[in-house]
Amino acid sequence: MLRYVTTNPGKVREAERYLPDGSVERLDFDYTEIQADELGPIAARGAREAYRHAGEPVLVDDAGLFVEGLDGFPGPYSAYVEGTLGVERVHEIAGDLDDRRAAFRCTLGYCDGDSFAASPDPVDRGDRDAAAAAGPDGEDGTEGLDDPLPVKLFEGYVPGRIVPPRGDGGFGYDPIFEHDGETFAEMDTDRKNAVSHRGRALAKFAEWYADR
Ligand code: ITT
Ligand code: NA
Repeated sequence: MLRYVTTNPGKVREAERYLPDGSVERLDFDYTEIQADELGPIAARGAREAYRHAGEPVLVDDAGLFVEGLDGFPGPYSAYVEGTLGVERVHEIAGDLDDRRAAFRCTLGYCDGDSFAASPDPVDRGDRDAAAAAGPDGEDGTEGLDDPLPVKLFEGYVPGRIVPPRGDGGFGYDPIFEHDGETFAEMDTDRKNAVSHRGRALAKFAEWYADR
């Protein structure tokens, strides 16, 4: 059984559409999120920790909102900033900027304890695992640079811009993120999945997983 590891039910709702019925179950486990300026090392460390915890194949999902005019902030700190400032205040801060472009990014990390051949497809960025494995060494108290557990990463990205909140679907920053004239909170799950960072990463994962 594959475990989709997240404390966020909104992510699960979206992921379900990509993962074969009955082959995946949510695991509500809060893995350690190391401090890093990219999502890859966070997802790689998280996948290893979750695999060791679960003893079963795991998929972790690390995501964030990157605002251009704030040099990518809140990025990997998006969950912390949502919990402290809140989505409305992120919109207010971005509202003072000339450049309101932003992007959502999602990195999925898969670990099943086995090694697997690197995908020939460079688009899924699985080739970056070695770099991802090399996150900050040791200081977080978990395994260091030489952790042998292989992790495969899948990345998704969607451009948009920060707008005043609209819509009541989705979760998190969705009401203030507009893509193609609609906020993500105005889209239903299928429509958001068709264009979103998570949908793109999940599509890559599902394709690789089906014929691995
Ligand atoms: P897990 O780590 O347990 O999966 P989380 O909600 O803490 O759940 P992240 O660490 O990946 O997730 O933090 C991502 C932050 O970005 C968090 O504030 C989310 O609400 C937000 N976020 C992630 N994906 C999003 C999406 O598709 N739409 C809107 N906000 C999103
Ligand atoms: Na989290």
